[in-house]
Amino acid sequence: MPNVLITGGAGFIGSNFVRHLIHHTDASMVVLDALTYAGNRKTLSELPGNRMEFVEGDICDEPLVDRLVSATDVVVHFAAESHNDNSLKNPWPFVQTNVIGTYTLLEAVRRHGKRLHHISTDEVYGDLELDDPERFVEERAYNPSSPYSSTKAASDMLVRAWVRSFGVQATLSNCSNNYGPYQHIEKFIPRQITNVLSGLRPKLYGTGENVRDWIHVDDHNSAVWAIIERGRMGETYLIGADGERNNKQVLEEILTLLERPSDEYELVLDRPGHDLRYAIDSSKLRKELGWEPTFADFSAGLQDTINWYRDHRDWWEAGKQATEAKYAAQGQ
Ligand code: NAD
Ligand code: TDX
Repeated sequence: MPNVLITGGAGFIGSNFVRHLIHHTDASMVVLDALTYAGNRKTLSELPGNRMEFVEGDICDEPLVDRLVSATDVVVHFAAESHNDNSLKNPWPFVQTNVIGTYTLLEAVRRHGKRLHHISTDEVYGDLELDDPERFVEERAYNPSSPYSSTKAASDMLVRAWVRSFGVQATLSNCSNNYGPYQHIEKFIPRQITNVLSGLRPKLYGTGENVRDWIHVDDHNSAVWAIIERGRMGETYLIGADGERNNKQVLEEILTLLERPSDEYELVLDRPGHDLRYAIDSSKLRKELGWEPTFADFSAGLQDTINWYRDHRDWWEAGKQATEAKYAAQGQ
């Protein structure tokens, strides 16, 4: 029965990972999370206490990280500042958490000889033209665009260097855009769902032609666990589920599923430096580890997600006004 230290386990993907391990493994877990604006203790409140211990703290806190890493078998590192728009307003927390925090964890796993799995994003590769026949592969050169993606790229580079220079036992994964329950309402899909549920018009940046490669969060997490169990040490695996769609298509689908006219939204100011398209080739993961996504039908996954937000107003409603005020101040 492994003991797993999960950083950022009160956030969107990390909390779904905790649930995944509760349902599919007998692992015991310690969650380390600073409970920033993006972390929510409520997200983990109904989970069995005998499987998971929660520690409120910062991944940049070296003595705390050292103590927790020394007592674990494997560290799964989700904690990050994760929102591109915020990184354009104030990049500092991104440098601090994504770079210094990852460095702090790396030094601790090095000291104690522990295994690390580092969670990252496809945004480290920059973007693709709409008609480019290529998709991202593991060997592609990094070319990040935003403060968020550049700090994630820096964190990946640190992990790769610690593997090569110090023999740290680590794997990395870079995943495409996730959707599903417990995602912060600042992000595209939950923002639009909760706008409609609040009687507000959804907001599309620019013309909505930007393409994202959507994957259900449970598929991301099953891939992460497959890499932890069977991945080759030092390797990077791209995680994606062939879910390319432009933002306009996704928004129209949300409106249709919510039984609203599909053109009932506003075009707002575009994101500066907005990446045009992401697309993942996940052949390595599929061939080497036999992983396959289970949410083949995007509409069905989206409907489940809509239902979740409809049924869990208590989870998001208190923060809705402040999130929209923040966007309104920047014309979005
Ligand atoms: P999130 O913003 O929902 O959650 C991040 C969590 O990290 C929060 O609970 C927050 O409190 C915690 N945290 C932030 N700073 C911390 C610190 N200094 N110390 C301890 N905890 C801290 O993010 P998410 O969407 O769940 O993303 C998780 C990871 O997955 C990130 O590394 C992100 O880069 C990566 N990722 C996300 C996506 C996506 O679509 N959301 C896609 C690919 C990769
Ligand atoms: O209101 C909106 N309207 C809109 O058109 C918002 C919030 C976003 N958008 C667009 C911008 C993007 O093209 O939707 C797309 C998705 O936006 P986000 O949800 O902010 O995600 P993105 O910037 O693509 O990054 C996400 O995927 C990769 C995560 O936030 C990252 O953490 C992850 O690394």
